[in-house]
Amino acid sequence: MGRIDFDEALKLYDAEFFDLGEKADRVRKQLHGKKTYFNINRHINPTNVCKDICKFCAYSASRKNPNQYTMSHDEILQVVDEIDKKGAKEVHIVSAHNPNTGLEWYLEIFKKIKDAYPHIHIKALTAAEVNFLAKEYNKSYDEILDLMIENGVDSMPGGGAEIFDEKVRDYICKGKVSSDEWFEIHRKWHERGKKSNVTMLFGHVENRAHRVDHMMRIRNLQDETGGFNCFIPLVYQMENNYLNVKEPITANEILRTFAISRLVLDNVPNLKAYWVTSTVNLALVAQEFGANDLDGTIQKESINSAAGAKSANGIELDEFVGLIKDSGFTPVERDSLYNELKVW
Ligand code: V47
Repeated sequence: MGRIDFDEALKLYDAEFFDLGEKADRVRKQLHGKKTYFNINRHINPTNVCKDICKFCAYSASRKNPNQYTMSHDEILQVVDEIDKKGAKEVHIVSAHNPNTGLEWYLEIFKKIKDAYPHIHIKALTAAEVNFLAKEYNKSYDEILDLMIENGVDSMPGGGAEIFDEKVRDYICKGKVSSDEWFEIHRKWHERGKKSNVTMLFGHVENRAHRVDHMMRIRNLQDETGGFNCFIPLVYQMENNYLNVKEPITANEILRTFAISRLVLDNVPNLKAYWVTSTVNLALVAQEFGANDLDGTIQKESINSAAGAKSANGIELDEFVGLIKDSGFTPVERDSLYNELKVW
């Protein structure tokens, strides 16, 4: 089978449901067999004070969420200390775009974590935050990315990608990092020999063509840099935000999107079913529609749970591993760069 082009990818949305699933499953099996990867990680979202207004966001402090907070570095370090004792291998740190804290508040915490816990992988700062910090503090992307590396950031998460189509993007998150800027930042990160992820927020006002366009743009950069570890389709959560979406996306459409992304993104090794936004049950089914990664135990999460996801307190490791096994797959604990650590 040759490379799938835009029209073929769009057509796949009308394919027979289980045929499509099987096609994606075949690719998944070639790449990963029955292994499902996860890591023991903790999300930390240190502030919800945000300069930008994204219509889909329920996390940032606003009329719908008047409870502003900004964590101190000591509070963040205390969390890292707790999770280190519980065996976490990664902290995933993303925040809102807070204009009141100063650049040092954003960067110094990485150094403090790295100095005290050199074995913990720091996945931090989305391209949207890099863009915000560069503009706010009059720095180039190169300078911010170098500062991240100097201060101990190991890889970049895939947030802030949303939908790359400019019209949809303008409607859902006007003023935030543009699609071209998002790719420029990740390109520069990859050129430094570093890895990152890429997300897609779907199930709101976008259509199938926008999703396929999103995947094609990712595939193009990946052809050049090979720097993306993982694609993560994020299912839009409907509560407490300003995007007026009446009907949730169906499970059928979610699974089709997983399968098509597995087939289109032939150069991205991993497809993550982020159980936080897909629900655990659907993430388990997505394992048969191309997904080979279920993120991790998370322990605490604030961005998606603010919009209705049932992820505020993460999931217990034993339960997580049991669910993967019961669904017929092999749970493999990985590190943040997909080196295998333990078959559970
Ligand atoms: O960019 C915001 C999304 C993202 C909503 O790289 C929403 O491994 C659904 O990027 N409904 C942040 N989603 C989370 C993220 C992420 C998550 C897990 C793993 C990785 C990784 C990255 O959350 C934002 C935005 O697209 N988001 N609001 C909402 N209402």
